[in-house]
Parts: sequence; C-alpha cells; structure tokens
Amino acid sequence: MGKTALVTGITGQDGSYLAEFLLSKGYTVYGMVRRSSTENFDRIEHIRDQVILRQGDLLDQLSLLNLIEESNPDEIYNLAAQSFVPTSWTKPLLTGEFTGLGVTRMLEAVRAVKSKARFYQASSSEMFGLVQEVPQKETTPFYPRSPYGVAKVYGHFITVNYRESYGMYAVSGILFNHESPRRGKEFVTRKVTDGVARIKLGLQKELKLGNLEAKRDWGFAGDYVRAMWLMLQQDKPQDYVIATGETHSVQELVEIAFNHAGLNWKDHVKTDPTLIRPAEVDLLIGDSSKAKRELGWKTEVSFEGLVKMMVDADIQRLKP
Ligand code: NAP
Ligand code: F7E
Repeated sequence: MGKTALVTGITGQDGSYLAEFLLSKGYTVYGMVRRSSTENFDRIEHIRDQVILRQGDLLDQLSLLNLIEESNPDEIYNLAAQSFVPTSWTKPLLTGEFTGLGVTRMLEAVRAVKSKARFYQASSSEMFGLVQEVPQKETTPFYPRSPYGVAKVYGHFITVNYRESYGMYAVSGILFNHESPRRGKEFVTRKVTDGVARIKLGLQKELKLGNLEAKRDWGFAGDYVRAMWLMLQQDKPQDYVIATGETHSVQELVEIAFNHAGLNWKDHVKTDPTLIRPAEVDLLIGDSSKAKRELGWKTEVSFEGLVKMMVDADIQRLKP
C-alpha cells in the first residue's frame, strides 16, 4: 500500500512542487484549499486530476479535524500561512491567526484524530531576523523582526512542544528563502524577473524596488521540498536548517537578472521609500551541514541558475 500525504497550502509555490514530488513517489495526495469565489489553482492545474482537493481553513478547527479524518494521512505537511512579510505589519492579527495559531489548530487536529501521523511545520529563516550568529544554524537564537517572524517563532516552538509533550513525530524545517518561476509576484526575486521580462518586451519602462542592500540566502523551491520529505523519513524527529550557504544582495540579484536579458539595471531601477520595511532583516546565510550529513540533502540549482531560470520563464510567459 502506498502512503497518503495531506498538504495544506497546496495552491502555493511550495505546495505545488511538494505535491508533484509526492506523486512521483507514489503517494496519494490530499490538498487543503480555501473556499473563494473564484478558483486559484494555477500552480496545480497540471496535476489537478491526480490530487484530491478538499476545502478547509486554518481558522476553522472543525474543517481541520474533518480533513484529517477523511484523508487518514501518514504524513502531514503544514505549508499554509500568510507568508508575505510586509503584509504582516498591515495585518498583524490575521498573520498571528494563520501563521501562528493555525499551527496549533493543525497539531490539535492531528493529536485528536491521528497522533501517529508525521507532521512537518514550515518554519522560516525570518525567525533569525536580527541575526545573533553568522551563519545561522539549528542552535542559533531567534530574534524575529516582523509580525510574520514572530508568528513563525510561535509555530516553531508549538511544534517542538507537541513533540516533547505528546511524543508526536512533529518537525520544523527552518527553510531559508526559496524561489522559482512559481513564486508569488510580490516577492523580490519574482518581482525583479517579471519586471525584467516586461521591460525587455517593451511592456514596462521602470521597476520600483525597496532596500537593495538586504542580503538573502536564496535557493530553488524544487530542491527545498525534497528536504521537507526527507525530514519525515527519519528514525527520530528533529528540526533542520535548509539553506544554500551563500548570500547575495538584492542588488546582485537585480544585476544578474537585467544582464541576462541584455539590459542595464541602472537605466530602469528606481528606489521607492514606501517599499522600505519598518524593521529589516539585513543579512541571512544558513548553515545546513546537519541536513547534508543526516538527510543526505543537497542543492542542485545555483543562485545564478535560479535567477536565469526565472527570467527565461517570465519572458516565455509574456512573449506575444
Ligand atoms: P505561498 O506561495 O504564499 O502559499 C501559501 C499557501 O497558504 C497558499 O496555498 C494559501 O492559499 C494558503 N493559505 C493561506 N492562508 C490560509 C488559510 N487561512 N487557510 C488555508 N490555507 C491558507 O507560500 P510558499 O512560498 O509556498 O511557502 C510555504 C510555507 O513555507 C509558508 O508557510 C511560508 O510561510 C513558509 N516559508 C516559505 C519560504 C519561502 O522562501 N518560500 C521560506 C520559509 C518558510 P491561497 O492560494 O488560497 O492563498
Ligand atoms: O524580500 C528586499 C526586502 O519579500 C527579500 C518569504 O517567503 O522568505 C520570504 O521573506 C528582501 C527583503 O522575502 C523589494 O526588503 C527590496 O530584505 O522577497 P522578499 P522575505 O521578506 O525575505 C522568508 C524566508 C519567508 O519565510 C517568507 O514567507 O528583498 N526588497 N525591494 C524587496 N522585497 C519585496 N518583496 N519587494 C521589493 O520591491
């Protein structure tokens, strides 16, 4: 008998890559989707007939209980969240409900219905915030800098707490930024590659950005979903940092993307002070040697390869 997995956030960037990966491993895949007046299944359209979609919401405990009862999963991947950092300042309470308390609602539903299921929580490098150590690893103290980061710290520790309180196989993957052609267009990588494609095709002249000096450890989402799965296949539940170990500034990202399209970024990029955050995370760089050693995980796509892949995909998508 093949295994069954339940993925919350299946319509998001990571949910779509994870669902593809689990299908390729022979899993039966259930996906939780929110009810909306128009469907938003673009990222999973190509696998829609292979996954079982059910309505549910992180705000609604009963829907989570019913979903776990119906799907009877061996593995649960909790990827659903309000994941855009700037929105967490304008909607701090909603972010706390989805990204923080939503994790407890999921864990309570698992505990009540199927406590033997293995549980993955999507933790984030945003928890390191004002970094206390360089590079950041599993033991680095957290210092979040946004309501999003604060909510993720709560989600992280409630997962650890359910593991320690109830002996559940519950783990947190502390994933650094990961991107792809399916990344939401408000995140900086995709905003840049979409902007470059539009400028190249004459659809737009300038691109407004915020802080060009911030540094991130950016990897490819397809590589990162493999790590999520590996974390649920171990003898003992543990938390892992997943990162490339390289850091690049937003300006470097911009330079690579514009150069790849034969454009000079200085002719098109304008800085917009309204895009500067109330508190910034200046530098992230992860040390994933534990994941390499214990999970045998490694990245397959380089930073430059990732940016070029995203520019090419956006040009292809927008080409008449
Ligand atoms: P994403 O593209 O923003 O997807 C978020 C998903 O959550 C969407 O499917 C969304 O559904 C769903 N969702 C939001 N609120 C919900 C609610 N109340 N009930 C049910 N579903 C809800 O995010 P992502 O980049 O794939 O990231 C996946 C997870 O990893 C998130 O938890 C994120 O915070 C975390 N993370 C991401 C990164 C990264 O670099 N990508 C790094 C570390 C951690 P709709 O389609 O209906 O909006
Ligand atoms: O910003 C700077 C911005 O929004 C990256 C989420 O997936 O990764 C993501 O969070 C950097 C920041 O991602 C613009 O100030 C400059 O320093 O792409 P981002 P993020 O905030 O790092 C973590 C790991 C998560 O967990 C989150 O869910 O880029 N930046 N100019 C800009 N950022 C945006 N969005 N737009 C700009 O115009």
